[in-house]
Parts: sequence; structure tokens; C-alpha cells
Amino acid sequence: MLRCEYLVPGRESGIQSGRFVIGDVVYGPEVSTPLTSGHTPVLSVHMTETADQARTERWTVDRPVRTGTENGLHYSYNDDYLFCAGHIPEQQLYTDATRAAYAAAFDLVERLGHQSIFRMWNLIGRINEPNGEGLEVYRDFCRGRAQAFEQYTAQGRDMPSATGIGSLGGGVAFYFLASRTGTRVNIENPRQIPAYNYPVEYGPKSPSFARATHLAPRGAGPDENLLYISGTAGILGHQTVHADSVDKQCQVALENIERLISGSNLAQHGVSQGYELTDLSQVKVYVRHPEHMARVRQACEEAFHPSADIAWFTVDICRSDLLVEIEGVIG
Ligand code: 3EB
Repeated sequence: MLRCEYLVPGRESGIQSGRFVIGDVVYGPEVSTPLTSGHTPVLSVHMTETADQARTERWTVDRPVRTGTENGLHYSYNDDYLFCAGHIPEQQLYTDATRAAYAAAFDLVERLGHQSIFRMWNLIGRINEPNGEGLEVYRDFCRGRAQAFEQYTAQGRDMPSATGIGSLGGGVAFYFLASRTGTRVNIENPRQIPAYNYPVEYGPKSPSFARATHLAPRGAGPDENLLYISGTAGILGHQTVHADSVDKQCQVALENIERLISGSNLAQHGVSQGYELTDLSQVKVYVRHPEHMARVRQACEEAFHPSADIAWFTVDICRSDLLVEIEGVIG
């Protein structure tokens, strides 16, 4: 089984026996291109001002991994799972570089036989700023990503759940998880239109992601399924709601997740078991303005289980009217 945990960097926590690290993502004060340092990939993303706010998202699996690097991609995999990290340097125009980076990633997973990319993260510097032609960097990124996904989905594959969020700089860092075994189902939210169908007012190409992905790993019992919840914001239909209230946006985001993971919605997608907010074991919360953090923290701590692992970041969000975004993992 695949698991993730959030570690405080520097405070080294041992790896449980019988478990193997497949990838580390340092959400910290520095950016670096992904490094394998002879073993598993480590991607460092500039997501916090200071080292004490940093968290390392550590992914582990229950069988040993092999590691490789090609085309700027750093990856680890075993027979079940693959973790892969990449980095697009800061540039004036992102469309072509994004398409190329994604195409290289799709090519890699195809060759390794791990075609089912089920969860992806994109951490984007200057996300709301204009690129060299005046187009917002996020929209520029979405165009290149969509061009790569057009080919991918034409081959009958599903988009992953995803996060597309601001970072404090350093181009675009991305990483994803894929699987070779188990059963995977994409989940959409009846309260929101699929992001890949957003109208053109949000950019020349819609964002390429599913609202959640459900994974029934090989050999897993009914209680061992995994659910990956995409970055979720105060959006109903395709529209941002309550642009003037972080409290209300946070409430709508939580309600969106609640509905997404509910038994009634998952049943619509052929998944028999539903979940509640208190079932999320790992959560990341992104808040645009530092002065909103305390209120968002209070709302989220009330909504999630006291033992949930929650990581907090003050970064920009893909639409300039979004004030908060929440993602999570069940399992
Ligand atoms: C939204 O619902 C909010 O571009 O990969 C959430 C999750 C969002 C992923 C992405 C964007 C992305 O549209 C933004």
C-alpha cells in the first residue's frame, strides 16, 4: 500500500520496517531541481518563508523500489507504484515547455508500464502574474498541460486528480503518482462542473484534472482503499463564490469536499463506500493572505479529525479571486 506522511525536516523520523521511501517532496524555503542523490527522488519546492514552517511529504510503499532519471525526470517505482518529479525552469512562456515536460512524463510511464497516473501536483511560481505575452502564467501552464493531455486521453486514459497552486518562485515544479496494479476510478463533483469543461473565460485551455481519484490497490481489503482529493476551492458550477469572504469560501470548499466524497456521490461512480471530512488523514490547506490563516485554521481544525495531519501554506491560488484551497488524502 501507498502511504504519505508530513515530516518536519531536520527532525528525522525513522522509516518503519518493511516500508520503502518512493519519493520525498520538501515544501520548504528553497527550490531545487529534483535530485535523486543515488536513491529516491527528492523535490524541493519554495512554499514557505522560513525553514521552521517547512514540511516534507514522504511517500512510502511496502516493496523495494528502483530509481532512475531521464529527460530531467527523477523517478522511483516498484511493481505497483511509480513516483516521478520534474521541474520546468522559470521562463517567459510556459506552454511549450509544459507540453514537452508532460509528454516526456507520459512517455516514461508508458514505457515503465505504469500508465495509470492517478494524482499530480503542480507548484507554479508567479502563478497570477502575466507571462511574456500578457497571459496569466497559470493559463499559459494550463494550455501546455491540456495539449499534452489531449494526446494522453485520446489513448483512452483518464486525467489524474491534481493540485495547481502558487509557489513562492522558481518556475514550475511538478510530481505525480502512477500505478500499474489495482483499480482506479475518477470522481467528479455534482456541485462543480468538471474543470476540463470550464468555459473559455478562465483561459484558452481548461485545467486538466479530475476532482478526485479512487484507488483500490491490488490485494487491498474494502477498508484499504485510497481516495485522493484534488485541490478544492470556493467554486460552484464554474464560478468563484464569495470573492470577499475567506470564511465563506472556506465553508464552500469544505462542503464541496464533503459532497465529493459522500456515499451518494461515490455510489454514482460505482464506488460502494462513502466518506466524511473526518476520514481525511492528510490535508494541505493553501491560504492566499497571511492575515486569513488563523480563521481558516480554526474552520479546518473543526471540520477535520483531531488526528488528521494538516499542513498550512501561504501562497497564491490559481484564480486571483480564490482565497483558500484544500486538498487531501483518505487512506
Ligand atoms: C479549481 O477547482 C480550483 O490546475 O491542476 C484545483 C485543483 C485547481 C487543481 C489544477 C486547479 C488545479 O479549479 C483550482
